[in-house]
Amino acid sequence: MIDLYTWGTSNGRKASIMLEECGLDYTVHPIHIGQGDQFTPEFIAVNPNSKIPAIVDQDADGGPYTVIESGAILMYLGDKTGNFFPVEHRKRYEVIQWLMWQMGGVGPNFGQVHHFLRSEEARKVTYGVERYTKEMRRLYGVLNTRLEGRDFICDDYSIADIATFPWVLRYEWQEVDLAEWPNVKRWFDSIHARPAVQKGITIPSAP
Ligand SMILES: N[C@@H](CCC(=O)N[C@@H](CS)C(=O)NCC(=O)O)C(=O)O
Repeated sequence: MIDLYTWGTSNGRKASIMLEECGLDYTVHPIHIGQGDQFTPEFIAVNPNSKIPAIVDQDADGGPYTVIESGAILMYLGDKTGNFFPVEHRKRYEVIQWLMWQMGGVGPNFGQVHHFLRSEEARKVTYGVERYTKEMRRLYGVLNTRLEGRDFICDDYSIADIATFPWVLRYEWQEVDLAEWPNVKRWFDSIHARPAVQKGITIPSAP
């Protein structure tokens, strides 16, 4: 059994999609970040950084094991189950590279786009809107080029796709039309149709 501490955000959904894809049993502990649940002593004992997602693997070798950071959670669950994270050296590092691209590029920049576009106050800060929208659009272009002639970001469906998908899922918040990047749109539609993804994006509930 795995304890999942999460909320219905892009980072949270990476973990719930992966748990669903791997068919693992898990207990959801909703952490309502809008109400400050991430700052309670109980949650800080799980993640001293006060961010979701976090997991505690109750069945880990050597006793319960806590993993924070969505990218690390995907790697941990990939290794635990042998799914979506190749073992062969070159394939593994290709997945790691694109996972890091998501963690260091897509997540932080798309997150800022959401911040600036979804608040009337922040929208007035045109410097912020333009800076992060420009970088988001560049990243969409990179993904579109990467997906030319490919079904997935790496050879097979992997934790790189699982990490990136929930950020693209917010395309309406980003005020973009995915048709602008046809390879991204094709990739997005195919992943969105997966039953485990359909389930994973409902956990714990839409914010
Ligand atoms: N690098 C972290 C980022 C996690 C993160 O920013 N989580 C957000 C929700 S998507 C959060 O917990 N925000 C609460 C807060 O900032 O107080 C990860 O990938 O797990």
